[in-house]
Amino acid sequence: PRVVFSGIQPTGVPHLGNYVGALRQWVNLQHEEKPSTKLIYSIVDLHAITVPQKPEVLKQRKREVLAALLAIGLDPERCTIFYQSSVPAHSELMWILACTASVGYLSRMTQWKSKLSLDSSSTLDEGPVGSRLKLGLFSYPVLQAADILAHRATHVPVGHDQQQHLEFARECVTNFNHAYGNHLVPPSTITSPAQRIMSLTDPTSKMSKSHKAQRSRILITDTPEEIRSKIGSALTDSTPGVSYDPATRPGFSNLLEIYSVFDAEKRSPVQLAQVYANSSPKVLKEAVSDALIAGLHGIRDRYLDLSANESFLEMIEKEGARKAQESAQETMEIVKSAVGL
Ligand code: AQP
Repeated sequence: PRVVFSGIQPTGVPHLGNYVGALRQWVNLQHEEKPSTKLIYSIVDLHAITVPQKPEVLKQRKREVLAALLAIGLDPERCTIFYQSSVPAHSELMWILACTASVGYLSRMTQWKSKLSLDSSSTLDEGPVGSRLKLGLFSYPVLQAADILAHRATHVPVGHDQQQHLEFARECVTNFNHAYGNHLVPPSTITSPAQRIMSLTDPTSKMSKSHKAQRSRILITDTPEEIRSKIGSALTDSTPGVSYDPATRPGFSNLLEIYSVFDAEKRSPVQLAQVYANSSPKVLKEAVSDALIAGLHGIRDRYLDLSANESFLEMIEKEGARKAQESAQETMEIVKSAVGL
């Protein structure tokens, strides 16, 4: 049986990048996959705490992301939507996998290495500075592997930045199965052709929930006015005319890509660049805003309705936790028995 698993961190209301790069596919899979395919989507709160979070804010954001997932059209009847921490199997399996996972492999992960170099004075050695990098962050990919393997996911839709972590999950399967017998299922990828949406204020870095500048991202719950204003002030360049070239004109290229995703006529960024070749930035930005506002239409209203309906969200949480616990139970029984626990 096909099982699809994917996750999003509750680090804020999803933005356009999350939507285009991941969440839209989650919704589409509900129609594209056969009814027999299990679709499992997790709000990965345990991953979120690998960097400092304020407890009250985290609680709030979990709810926001849940409401946002429902608002974009995920159907709790068709898929399992749950908070990672409501299914203890994820942490439990992580520990078991950690006992056969290689530290060397983990330390070669590019995401870890980039965090390590950002924190340039730190080393893996314990010390007043080195200890700023936490074990949880280092072992993040093991938890991610546990997420996938607990549900025996066969397909994991992820972007290019996550390829390496998926490779690591397969490595975890190999290590575990080598030690204890063939019990875990290696996942394959669904690499979506998904674009990376870039920041509106710094188009050479990706749009991100945790970036300080509010204007760097469009939230899927923004009002039409907010969308117009943020797109209107997006950083471009001073070369006359519009053209598509991500390397030399990242600002314009990002706007053209956003436009293309939501264009009713499904034109490519290059085609759109031809149409607007002699237009001013203002004219292009107006057209991008129109397409985006139409494309996100309805999400905000549904989000506000859902957010006001606490008892409904609570019911969805409980039901999601129940279904996800049931889904992970079989694997945990097999794994624990294989290990002798
Ligand atoms: N800019 C982006 N363009 C395309 N896809 C993106 N994703 C994130 N940013 C972009 C995809 O969204 C999914 C959920 O992401 P996540 O919440 O698990 O973590 P992230 O990738 O770290 O996203 P953010 O928004 O940058 O969050 P913070 O700031 O908290 O780290 C993933 O599939 C991701 O690829």
